[in-house]
Amino acid sequence: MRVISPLILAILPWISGLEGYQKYTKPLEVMKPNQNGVYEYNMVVAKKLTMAYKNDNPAKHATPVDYDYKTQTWSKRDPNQLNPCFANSSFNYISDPADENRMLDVLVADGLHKRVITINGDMPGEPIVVPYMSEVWIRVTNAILMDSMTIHVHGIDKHGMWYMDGVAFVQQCPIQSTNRFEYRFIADNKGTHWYHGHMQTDRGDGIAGGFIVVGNDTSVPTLDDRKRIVPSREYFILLQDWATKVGEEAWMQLEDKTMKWMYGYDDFTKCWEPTRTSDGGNVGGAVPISAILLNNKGWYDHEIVKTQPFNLPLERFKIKANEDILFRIVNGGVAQELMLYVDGHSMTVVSADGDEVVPMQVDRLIVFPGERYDILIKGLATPTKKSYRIQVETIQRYFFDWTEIPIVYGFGFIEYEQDGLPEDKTAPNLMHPECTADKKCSVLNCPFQKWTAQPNFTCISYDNLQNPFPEKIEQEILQATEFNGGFEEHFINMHHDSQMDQFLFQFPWGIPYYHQDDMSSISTACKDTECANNTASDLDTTCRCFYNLEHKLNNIVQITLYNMGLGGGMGTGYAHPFHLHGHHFYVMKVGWPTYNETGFIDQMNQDIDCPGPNVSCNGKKWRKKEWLGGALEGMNTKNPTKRDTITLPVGGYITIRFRAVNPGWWFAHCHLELHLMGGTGYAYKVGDHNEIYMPPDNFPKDCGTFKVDKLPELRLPTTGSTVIPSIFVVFVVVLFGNLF
Ligand SMILES: [Cu+2]
Repeated sequence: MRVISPLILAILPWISGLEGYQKYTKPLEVMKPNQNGVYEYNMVVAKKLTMAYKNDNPAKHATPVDYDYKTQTWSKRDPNQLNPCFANSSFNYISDPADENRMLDVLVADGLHKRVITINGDMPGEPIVVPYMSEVWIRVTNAILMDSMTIHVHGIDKHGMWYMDGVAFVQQCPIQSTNRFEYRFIADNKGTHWYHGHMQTDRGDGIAGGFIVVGNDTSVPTLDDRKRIVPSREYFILLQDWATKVGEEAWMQLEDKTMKWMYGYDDFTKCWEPTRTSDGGNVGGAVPISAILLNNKGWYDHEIVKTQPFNLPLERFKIKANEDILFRIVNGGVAQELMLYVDGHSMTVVSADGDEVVPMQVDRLIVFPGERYDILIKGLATPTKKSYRIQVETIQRYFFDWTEIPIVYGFGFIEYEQDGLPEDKTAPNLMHPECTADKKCSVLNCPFQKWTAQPNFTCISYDNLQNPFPEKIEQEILQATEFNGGFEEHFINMHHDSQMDQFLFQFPWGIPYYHQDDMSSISTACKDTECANNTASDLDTTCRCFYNLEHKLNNIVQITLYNMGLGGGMGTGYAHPFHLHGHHFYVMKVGWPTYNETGFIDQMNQDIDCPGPNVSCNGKKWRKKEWLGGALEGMNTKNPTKRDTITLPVGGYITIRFRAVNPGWWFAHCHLELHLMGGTGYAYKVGDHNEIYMPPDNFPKDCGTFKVDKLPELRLPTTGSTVIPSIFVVFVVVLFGNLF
């Protein structure tokens, strides 16, 4: 991104929304601040129909549109109520400016007509790009008919301002339908982040968009001895595993245990089955994929996607020969880790969760929901075709009965701005022909170490990424042990699709900060004794409670998350993308299970004292007692990367460290949407109550319960003799009631 001086910023016109259907993606641009230097952004959150436009003034009809991949033309349906439903009129949006304007209102999503949640009519919302340490003011209006929602800006620590972090019920009351709420904070972390809903299923139904924080220096390192270059264009990519059902229905079918009808109770041709990755871990949960979306564009017909992606209205990024382009990639999806690569181009990973890493060239990249990676692509010197595909695919491998599952694909294209190049319209070979036994392809961030089903892939674990500025890391964090004082060590078992240790996290129904003396009025306390032997595999409500941890302010915190025992083994466990709010942490160590010849998880990592997959392993610690108190062997104390979202493998563990510098009530959870809803999360409090900054006096604090233990008295606001005893009212009502 070009460095834009404040002077130029001041005269840049207001960056208009990334609206609806556009053939080419707009490069990212820094927003313009208001006259006080504040980056203000209005978000109207409302439902909208995909594959339709409404801006046909003055008629204001919603006009459904359809796309014909055979002729690559759009058509609009006749909105006149008196004409037949399916009367089409084709139009060519490229030549007719009015139609082009109408198309700007069209969200493609999976190509079907479906009601989704949008931000200012967009899904995903427009990427917000602001300078580092600038003041951001996001004003949200909830215009959804019935549901409440919140906005969480993921990746920004919001130092001291925990109440601006957006987790419904932990940090704020949900924004009710028709209500407004404003977020105001400092953009205190550089890099690629994102905003999304943090109330139940609102993220998966559409509330998501990029949030990019840029420093003065917008250069990125290259493989050439880390020589820095400034990419001439930057693009944002939001990946989504777009579900066939809205989130609430998926959740209710999970609760009802009617998941096999996930494709619809009335579709007699399809029966849904849970799915697994090639190590035997579970993946996907109860979320059948309609399409893989790349910035809101995908297609529901998987055969057409695989054979004719170039004929579909998918995302296209312009590139020039030899041009350096930075792609800022977020997986904003709900259930699937997705693998991405760019046909014919090598990728250099330069950043993870917004923090720069030592550049690493990889052939394939897997991104879990919540994670971000920046990749640098260099335009070919002599491209031989007009467009090259960006291929995104699921890595699920088996159905629950171990039969092979078809891979689901999504595509975008980089398109050369150069005349005379032929468009390659042959069906792409999706089987990774360039990866061979002699020249294996490297895949960064597999959720397992051994990928037997893809023998020509080599997995690189994310802990191989290195911090490029080790001299800037606070050494005390890396070196601390219990002997230094101010050190805390925690172990958390994150297993099944719903459990943190023996508990299923339950959101409080009021804000804990305002109820420190009466937590029982807004939450269910966790009882160790009752739940110690909880072996429930799913939504057992007996151990559903407000699970929360406390960290002393400024302590160095080491957390080992493990995924073991019941619900953490072959065929029972999920690889969980763990996200910590409020702090970024160093990746100190990743422990993997061992795998058998088939590539299946064989034995859990032996570092944790868990006997095996058939027993409950909550409350376990290091097998080697001498590792306790911060003395874990094998930690990267040299150059660990700083992250806020990383993946915990099935049968393995991750050890992270951070200094608890950010007082407040925070949240940590699995970033798979149904896992978070199922209970894979915990709240955490940093600092004593009197060390936590108070929200503004007018902060809405009154969600919770209203109980009434007697018939209310009829009272008027004036003091004195106007209180009428309610018994008298009853008497009057009874008396006069009988007369009418
Ligand atoms: Cu999970």
